[in-house]
Amino acid sequence: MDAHLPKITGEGGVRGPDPKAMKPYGDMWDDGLLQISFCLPMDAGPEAREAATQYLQKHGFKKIGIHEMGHAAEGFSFFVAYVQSPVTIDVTRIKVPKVDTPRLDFDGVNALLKEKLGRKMLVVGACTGADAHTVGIDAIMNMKGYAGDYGLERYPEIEAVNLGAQVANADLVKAAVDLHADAILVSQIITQHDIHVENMRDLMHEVEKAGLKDKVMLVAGGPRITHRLAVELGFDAGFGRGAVPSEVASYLAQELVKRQAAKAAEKAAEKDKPRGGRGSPPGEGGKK
Ligand code: B12
Repeated sequence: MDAHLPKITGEGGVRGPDPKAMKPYGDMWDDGLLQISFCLPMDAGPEAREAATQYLQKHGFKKIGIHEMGHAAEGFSFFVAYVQSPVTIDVTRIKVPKVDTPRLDFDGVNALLKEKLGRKMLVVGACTGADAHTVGIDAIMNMKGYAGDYGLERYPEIEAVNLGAQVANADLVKAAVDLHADAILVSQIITQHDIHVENMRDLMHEVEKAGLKDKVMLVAGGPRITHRLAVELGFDAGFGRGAVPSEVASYLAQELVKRQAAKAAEKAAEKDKPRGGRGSPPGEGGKK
């Protein structure tokens, strides 16, 4: 657990949260206050307010206050409630899988690729399936980048091919084969009914069908994508909300250089292996 925990000095001395039994902070330590919003499929009114209160009680919440009730649509009400939760969390036991390569900046990525790869790294990306959201993949790949961070197209040592949105998974994989890509980047924004999971599985299927598994780096991104989900689905890495191009470039460059070095070492070991037949040590071959 590497998150920074606050320490506040007050009348009672220095206080901070108990990392083994942490509670939400509303307006004082350990008050356990939560803000919850939800819809009920019934018209707003006294019955809906009571239904919302009883529903929250059933979760074990205390001090329930329905602070806002509104009309959401015909037959639907919308609520904002404040509640107190008795539940605590031990944050010392939390382990989150993360992309853990050290972070290189724009110049660092280019220098590494130039020195160790000796050619451009080729990356092909798209937002696939029915998903039409181009902004996420553009943020990572397009020249102008995102949040003041240049996109992959801007890197002199990266050849970035952005196929856009609503691309069939099979077409993205075909492009990767045709271009001899080092990496496939896929963006998934729509997550209703877990359509992103289904689509990522389909992409993985296409990758395996094309014999690319373990030959290209597979990276997924989107506001609801986590590294954990991506890895569970067989991808190499996942990037979520707020990702910037340089963290993706940094990961890809270091991972590719690592893979190339491993391949070269494997080849060298293969070459040095003693062979039977014509290559056997003197004296072994002609004995009869
Ligand atoms: C703009 C927008 C649209 C535009 C898209 C225009 C375009 N050319 O992209 C239009 C109007 C077309 C649209 C349509 C729809 N949309 Co829309 N849209 C949005 C909106 C407002 C902004 C998305 C955006 O541009 N974000 C900015 C970018 C920079 O952020 P990002 O996508 O998260 O990308 C970052 C990271 O996630 C990551 N990342 C993303 N991709 C990748 C890929 C890789 C490889 C990596 C490494 C990183 C990475 O890096 C990026 C930079 O940090 C969001 C709400 C919101 N505020 O997010 C809804 C939203 C995404 N849309 C939504 C919906 C439901 C729809 C529609 C289904 C609506 C409808 N009923 O028609 C349609 C779907 C159309 C389709 N077939 O896909 C929902 C999705 C709900 C869900 N979870 O499934 C959202 C969340 C709105 C909502 N709250 O309901 N939409």
